[in-house]
Amino acid sequence: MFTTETLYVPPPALAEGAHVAGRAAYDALVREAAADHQAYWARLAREFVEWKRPFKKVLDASNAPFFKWFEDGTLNASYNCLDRQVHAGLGAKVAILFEADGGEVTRVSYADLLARVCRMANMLRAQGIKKGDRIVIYMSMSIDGVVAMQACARIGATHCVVFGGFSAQSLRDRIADTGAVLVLTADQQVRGGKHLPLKAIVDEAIGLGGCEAVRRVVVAKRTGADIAMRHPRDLWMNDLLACQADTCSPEWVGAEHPLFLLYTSGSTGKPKGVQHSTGGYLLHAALTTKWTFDLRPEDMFWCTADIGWVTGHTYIAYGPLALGATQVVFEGVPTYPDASRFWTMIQDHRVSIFYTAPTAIRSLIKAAESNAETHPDRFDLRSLRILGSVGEPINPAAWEWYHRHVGGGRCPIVDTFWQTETGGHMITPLPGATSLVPGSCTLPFPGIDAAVVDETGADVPNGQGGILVIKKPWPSMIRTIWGDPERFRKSYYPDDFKGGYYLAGDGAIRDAETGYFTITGRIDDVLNVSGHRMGTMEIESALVACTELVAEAAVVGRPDDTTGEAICAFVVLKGSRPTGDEAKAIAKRLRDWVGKEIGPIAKPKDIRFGDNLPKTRSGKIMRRLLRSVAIGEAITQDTSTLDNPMVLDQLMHSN
Ligand code: 6R9
Repeated sequence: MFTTETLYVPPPALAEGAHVAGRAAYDALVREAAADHQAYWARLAREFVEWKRPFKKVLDASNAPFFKWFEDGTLNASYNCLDRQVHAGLGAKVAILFEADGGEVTRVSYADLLARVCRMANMLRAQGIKKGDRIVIYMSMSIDGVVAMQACARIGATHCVVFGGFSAQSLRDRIADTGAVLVLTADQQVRGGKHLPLKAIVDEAIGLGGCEAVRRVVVAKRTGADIAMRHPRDLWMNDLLACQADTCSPEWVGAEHPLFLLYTSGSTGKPKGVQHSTGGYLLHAALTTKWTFDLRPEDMFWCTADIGWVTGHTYIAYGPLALGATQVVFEGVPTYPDASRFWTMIQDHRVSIFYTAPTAIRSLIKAAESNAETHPDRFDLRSLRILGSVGEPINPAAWEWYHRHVGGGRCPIVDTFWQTETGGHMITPLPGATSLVPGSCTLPFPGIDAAVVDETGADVPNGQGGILVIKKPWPSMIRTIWGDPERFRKSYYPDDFKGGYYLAGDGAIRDAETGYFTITGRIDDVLNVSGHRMGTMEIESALVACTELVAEAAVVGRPDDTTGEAICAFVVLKGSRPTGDEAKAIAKRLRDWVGKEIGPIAKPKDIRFGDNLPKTRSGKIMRRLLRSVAIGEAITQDTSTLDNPMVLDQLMHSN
């Protein structure tokens, strides 16, 4: 399938000096892991993590699929990220270079960061927070956001970061499900020159009920806006921090202690709280940051993700810090003040490793085409050595543009496939070892036993598509779904699936010649819009929750040039089917409604109205038909089982 001309061979200088230097070195690691999986991971766990009490047990599979790694070892994640660097003489090294939305730059050294984390940790302890308590963090990209996560880790509290774009309802659901006792937030957030509420949304969320466990809301000051503070529940962060000491003894926790919960969408029901461990997670965060990006002490690392997503956890809050790296943290958006913001920042801060999402690349390609001033060719990007991509498949055209115009044709692109549930990279090139093919995430990270199988769990030959699985457990894997172990088992290790493999929920195909993996997309009802995961059922529930208007709704995805996939909703109203301006007005109302129920990222791009939805005689909504309607392609499927064929016509022509 791939010809040798489409292969990009690692630049020789990089291949020689890389942490994993050359394909032979990669193959040797894969062989080491295959020969003794546990010994391989134990070796790396000793090398990458500083343990308070060394582990003796490596893997406990006695209660599979609830696997435990390094269980009798103790450690502290914040100690590993901060104290360890200061002890190694890196106290004065810049840990975070923060650039605010408006362009102001703040540099925080490892010693400063440690002191700030300690103050925040002491503050939390003073508020009565103990090991195992859950803390919801509803903040935007900021130094305080990272400090908050690290401070929780320091005292053994389990953090749950909620993306600042989620609505009050979504925030409420997460606060209620985690049973959080304290919420950390800010007065407002600043994005693209706009001030947006945070604290007001926390108030609204708590007001919706079910958050009775919350004793305190601690508010950082970002804009100084006049916001409502409720006595005695709400307190200003700065007042509380002022009197705190800047040293704080870390809470040593067992390796399996839950470091964080992060909610993500599945194919059914409400978002699920993915629970991660401390030891295994930290190991993979550090290891993959080092090998996948070939990170060196002098690098300037920049991951553009938000701390509200898993990428911002592993490749901002933990991985780079665990390695003593210097990284850029950015508050704003790529298009403000104009679409050259990323290129300007790479140039100004001499960024050497740049990790972003295909959706950002695609929108910046469009912007550069319409305004040459924002084209990356106009900027000095020679500091770059490695580029990365994450969150969704990168189409070969975007890959080529990224490679040529951002990477100057010299920087390998690591197309990293992984998930909230996997904690870190699963299938990815290593820049000094793997030849690249645009659109392929290439080969499994050493120690990750990825395969493509059929419904019975049997391997399918290369060149034939199938279901992506991970055959052996790995240290940073999801431990359970918070409060719902049965859902964890059913989602990832369903009984009817042979082999006992981890089911990723994606389809994949391996190249016949190279064995390279290409991800073919989700095999469940999960959409990927601009790299954000969303369940179709979640959006459907939000729509039908508008009981005043909506009788029934079905949601499907369709391909979109910029966002990867776009949300298309088919709606049956309680009243008669609207047309023309009325249809437009109701569609807008429903869009705003979904924005309030879930968040702006879940607003359907396309809403169509019908008297009914296409259903089989047994009453099942025929989603594959709706997909064709959404794309606007001719219906080739068999519609003979359709109960009400005329609705197809309505839906096709209703916008
Ligand atoms: C890290 C992250 C996970 C889903 C995953 C898959 C898609 C992520 C990808 C990719 C193709 C890549 N995905 N990276 N598809 N190539 N390099 O994105 O986590 O938000 O949980 O999404 O994203 O479909 O299953 P998460």
